[in-house]
Amino acid sequence: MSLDTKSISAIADRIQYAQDNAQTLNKVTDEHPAMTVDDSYAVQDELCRRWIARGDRVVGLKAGLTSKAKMDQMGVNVPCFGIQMASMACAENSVIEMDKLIHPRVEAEIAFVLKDELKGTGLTIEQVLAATDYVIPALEVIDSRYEKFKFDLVSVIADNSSSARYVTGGRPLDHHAIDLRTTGVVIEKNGEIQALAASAAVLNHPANAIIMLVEHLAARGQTLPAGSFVMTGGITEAIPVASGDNITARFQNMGSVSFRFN
Ligand code: OOG
Ligand code: MG
Repeated sequence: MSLDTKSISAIADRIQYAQDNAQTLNKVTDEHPAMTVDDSYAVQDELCRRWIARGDRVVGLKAGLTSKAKMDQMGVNVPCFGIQMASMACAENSVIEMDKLIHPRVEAEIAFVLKDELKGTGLTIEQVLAATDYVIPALEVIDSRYEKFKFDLVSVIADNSSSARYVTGGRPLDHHAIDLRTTGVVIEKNGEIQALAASAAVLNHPANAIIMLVEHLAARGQTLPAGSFVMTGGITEAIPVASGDNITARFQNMGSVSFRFN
């Protein structure tokens, strides 16, 4: 850590304001060039304390920048993690309000719900799957609070890794029911295909995103609790959206997830 509690709190103030008011801000590293990734996770923790204080609840965590398509699109080649709150959840087929967002983009992801706690380093895919209650198709709406969606790793993490909304849908499935490595996904906007790929695009297997997340938590003296909802990262590049757009992601053998923007 390079920053004291007072600076972390001041950064959280600016980010919280930008998130709550759908306004952009300058990159946190413009003001604090020496800021580290650890400082940014401390900002996430401070944001989370504030969200809980106003009645929100932690549902789980997400991994981002876990596919080459996402890393290339954002120009950052290291995964980032973020906190998923109950208030960010939207129902399948619902209408997401555009005026609460700045410049949203959508991502198709495989989400896991755990039945057992995961902790430590060197976990295997088999251990992650054994701790998994079910997997479910998801769409994430990311909305960077930085101008033109441009950031560095430290800045994006301080902004809770661009988290804004998420929608789950399709069928919750036992992981044995599908091959989580070769599951195809297609994202459609207004009925037209925008992007497609297979789930192995995420670190060869989306469970690897959970292994990395658990290692990140272990380094901070934390674990991934039983019951956690975990998004494993966009399988394709993120798709920019506008008012009135209808979004559907179709996951092979898992069903589809849809919503629209008003
Ligand atoms: C950072 C968040 C990336 C994902 O699934 O890759 C992310 C960003 O691209 O704004 O959520
Ligand atoms: Mg994502």
